[in-house]
Amino acid sequence: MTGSVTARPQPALMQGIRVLLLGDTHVGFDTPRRPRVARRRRGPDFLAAYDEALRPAREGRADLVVHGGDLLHRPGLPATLVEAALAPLRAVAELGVPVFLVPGNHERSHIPMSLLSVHPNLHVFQQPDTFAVRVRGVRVAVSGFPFVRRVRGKGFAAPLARTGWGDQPADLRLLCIHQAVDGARVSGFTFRNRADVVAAADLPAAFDAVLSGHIHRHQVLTHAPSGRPLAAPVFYAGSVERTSFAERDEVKGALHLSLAPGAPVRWRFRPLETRPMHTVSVRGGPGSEARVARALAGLAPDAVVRLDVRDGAPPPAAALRRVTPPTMNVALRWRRGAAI
Ligand SMILES: [Mn+2]
Repeated sequence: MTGSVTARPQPALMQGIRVLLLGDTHVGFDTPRRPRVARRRRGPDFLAAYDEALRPAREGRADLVVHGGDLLHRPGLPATLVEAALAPLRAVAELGVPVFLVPGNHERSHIPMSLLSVHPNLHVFQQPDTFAVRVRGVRVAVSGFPFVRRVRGKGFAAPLARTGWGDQPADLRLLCIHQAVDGARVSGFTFRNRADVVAAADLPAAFDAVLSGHIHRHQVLTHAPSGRPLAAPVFYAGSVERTSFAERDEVKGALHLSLAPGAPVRWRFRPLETRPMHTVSVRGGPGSEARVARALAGLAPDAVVRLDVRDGAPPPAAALRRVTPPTMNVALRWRRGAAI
């Protein structure tokens, strides 16, 4: 904590600091520059969810914000869209709240910053680094490194050492990454023992918490798959919106953590409203247009739908558009001759 002993507890330290973790905002998802067909796009959903995730920080309810990476859906986005992606973080930084951003795999481990987005309170881990900030009287050292593909063993130890985390005196230490860690789960799969997964045993005890993006399903890891406790808890806020149908049953949101030196980390997951997502199976061939229309009529008007067509051809694109409510997103999946 500190070198001094006080007769009464220090209120700021007792309260702890409030950290808001969000990530995988994937700005640029379904955002074509020149759309060939006029239909509802999902891009605005991602921007809206991202904006809502940050609202508590804009309202003064966070002392520090971490974006765990995949700010952008893909490299090479137009500069205006990159600006739009960075603007919400910059707005929080302008309020005096330190903001940290980890470049993820979707932006190829590098955020294309323009001079417009630069702000002294917006810290981007373009390379391994440690930033020392003081919030509510607490010295916080925030270390991190951009996404690396082969992160097991030396692949983790090397960038971690390059952050220089031990050079800063601190009351609290955070490690910000964009990586899978042994035991992280997505729908139907658990990451472990792979070259692109951080080994549980490699997590250093010097950190109070590891804050990460990359895994789109919200979760908190406190134990390795072996059952051994992790040296530091690993927090995944998950993505703010669903980037695939595999995520259709996941609740999306952001994580609010409370950290005080020498005390266990407390956290609360704040869910975000998302559009309903469904997969629907319909028989193709003659009459399929009416069957699709009936299936879609039974869903919420703003649903995001994957339509699996089996045993016959799907309706032609024009017919499909005719029966799709303009407020829905429908993705067609059809394999000729295959029952799905
Ligand atoms: Mn992602």
